[in-house]
Amino acid sequence: MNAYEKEHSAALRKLGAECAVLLRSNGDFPLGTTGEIALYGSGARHTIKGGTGSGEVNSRYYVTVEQGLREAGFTVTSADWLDRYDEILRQAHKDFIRQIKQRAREKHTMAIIEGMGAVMPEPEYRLPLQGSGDTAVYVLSRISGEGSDRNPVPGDILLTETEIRDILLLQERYSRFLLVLNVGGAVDLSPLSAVENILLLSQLGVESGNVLADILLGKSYPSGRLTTTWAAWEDYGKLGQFGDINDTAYREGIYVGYRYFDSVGKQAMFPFGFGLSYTDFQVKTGGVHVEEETVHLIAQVTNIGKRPGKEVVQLYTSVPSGRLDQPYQTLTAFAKTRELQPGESGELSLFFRLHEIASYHEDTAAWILEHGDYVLRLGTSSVDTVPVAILRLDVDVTTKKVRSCCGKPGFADWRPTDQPKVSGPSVEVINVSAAAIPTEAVDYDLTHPIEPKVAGLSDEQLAYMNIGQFDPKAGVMSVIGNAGKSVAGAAGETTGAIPGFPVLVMADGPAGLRLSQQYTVDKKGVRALGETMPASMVELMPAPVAWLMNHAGSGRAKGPVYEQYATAIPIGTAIAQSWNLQAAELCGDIVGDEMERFGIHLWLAPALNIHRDIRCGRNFEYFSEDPLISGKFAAAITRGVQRHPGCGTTVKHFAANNQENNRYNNNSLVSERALREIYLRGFGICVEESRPYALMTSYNLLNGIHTSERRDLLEDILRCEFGYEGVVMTDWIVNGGTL
Ligand code: BMA
Repeated sequence: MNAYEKEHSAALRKLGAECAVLLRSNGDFPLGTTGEIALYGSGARHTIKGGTGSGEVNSRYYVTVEQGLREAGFTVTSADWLDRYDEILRQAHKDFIRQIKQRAREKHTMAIIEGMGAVMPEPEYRLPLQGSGDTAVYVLSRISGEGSDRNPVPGDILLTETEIRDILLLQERYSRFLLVLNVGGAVDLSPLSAVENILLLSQLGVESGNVLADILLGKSYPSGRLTTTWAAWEDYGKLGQFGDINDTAYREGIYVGYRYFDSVGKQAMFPFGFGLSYTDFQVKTGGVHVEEETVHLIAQVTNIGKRPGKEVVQLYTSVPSGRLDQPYQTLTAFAKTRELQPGESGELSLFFRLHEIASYHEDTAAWILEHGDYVLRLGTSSVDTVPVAILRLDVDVTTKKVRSCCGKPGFADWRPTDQPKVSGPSVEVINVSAAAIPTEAVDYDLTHPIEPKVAGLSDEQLAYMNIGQFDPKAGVMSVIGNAGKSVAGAAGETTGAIPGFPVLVMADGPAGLRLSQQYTVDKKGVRALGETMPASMVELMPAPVAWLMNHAGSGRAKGPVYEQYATAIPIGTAIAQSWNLQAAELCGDIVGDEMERFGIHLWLAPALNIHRDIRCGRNFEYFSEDPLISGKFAAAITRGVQRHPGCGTTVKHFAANNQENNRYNNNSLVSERALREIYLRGFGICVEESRPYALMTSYNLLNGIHTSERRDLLEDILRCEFGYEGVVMTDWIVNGGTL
């Protein structure tokens, strides 16, 4: 391994525990010493490092849980179970591929289309659980990917009978038992109320197995918090449509995730912002100060337990309803402590500006703060807070007048029957002066002079500028994920046919750079060696094409063979679960370093679509159900990448791209308020805080028009309101406007 690989892996091993969320703990863990472990579960040996599709990273290696435990010195006493499970999985996979090819034949379509992103549900089976020792670990894994959504069936969102039976048996049979979730998104754990230790490891890239071993041994400790609500499947609000082939009505409006659960008084199994530690903390407010429109809150955090740890302090605000209905509360600011030793205290500052908690009023096309009491609550999850202050505003304030945009969905959004009770607790009341809150004006007549060298391009040159480096002679080889000519395996690059315009090379995906591992250079440029497409796609291709894909890069390399091993970082959801913006910046820095090494200019990431519904197949790439988390983490990762000269991010997929079913032509029907407050807000935060070099529009339509064709979305909002000055690209082969 190269020095940079070792350095990146070591950094990810260290930050991995920041992303893991301890959901239940009875004090039996950490173990402190190695010994016998009876290891079971689909993710023990087949640990998932990240999801499938364009986000799949061809890292040189990745450490499975079984490898991590063995390398840490544990004795795994369930090898027989693991071997027999391998056989069951192999057979189930063969049947799964055969069924896809059969369905494709019946539909007269290509198996790769039929099977794009399809996920094999976990099979049912019965194997004896006979590993010796008094400690058992069960690793439950789920994988999802681009091109298809998840389903509320056993083996996907629901647990299989086998999993429920075996996990409950292990809880009974072993004196210490830990359930580890190697999943990219929520699963319904409601049948497992008896399980006393549950760790959401998530999917942490190359070091997944080592991170778990370190946590088990107490060398590190989980300090993550959920960024999406985990509930029993039947408890999720089914207010809007999901996965519909054509129109998908976002009838739930702004009531997404905890905004829904809190507003209807539903208690989720594991709420937004929740996570335990191996220790305990006490959080006290050190006072709230308002200066102009900036609100500053001090939090004092003390470690009152017996082990080191980090706490995440979260500030929620209840906005008064009036002309507008309002959710019970929204996340307004957050901060994570450094490591606090037992007995040690730390102080955190949380800030926000009043216009950031304004609401969008469609009737007047304005962002407003209505008069009334704004209750600030401080705590360590969305349900574990205490009121700390009331901000009192005596008149309505318009913070920004905008142009109405993006059409109408054709329905009125759902709203709670009765506004949640926001009782004014007996805390300090701070009167806020309306005069201190500026009203921002927007210049919609912005013009950007076209640089002379661009103005002089011919129509044909402009056309090539649009379609990028496409080699008609290369045919099937010039496809997504392999269209790069300058860098083997890169997703694509801009044309090299226009003098004075250097080629911009782009590579996927949010869990690291997706490139070919080895290549050679011949007269036609770089030639990938070895696997050029993920095995999950090649196995669905007709035999001759599969042979071509697997051998296109092989054959004797006439010249030298070059390597470009990229590091698989944690999936987007895991990075956000750290609630640590420095950790996110470090992940961006790692990718930026590798971009410089391999000659990549634009990374096609981060992806910050909202976890609107846990069924979305690409949620693992995205950060949260909350726009503040989404925007802040996209900005942090962008800062990390763009500190590398000539390297930039491409924030995506703009916008309201929240399902995979019929992704090229699905029509998201969204109210302007929900669009602005939930689905666009994260992009606005990211643009304001980090100035990403590029942005990718989404495949879907938004209220009847493809996002790549919406001038109001791309000009009025993105350019004029957000002040975005970077490149706008479409998603790959988008059907803009023609369908
Ligand atoms: C599309 C999308 C994008 C990706 C692009 C290039 O299908 O999946 O997220 O960046 O391909 O591979």
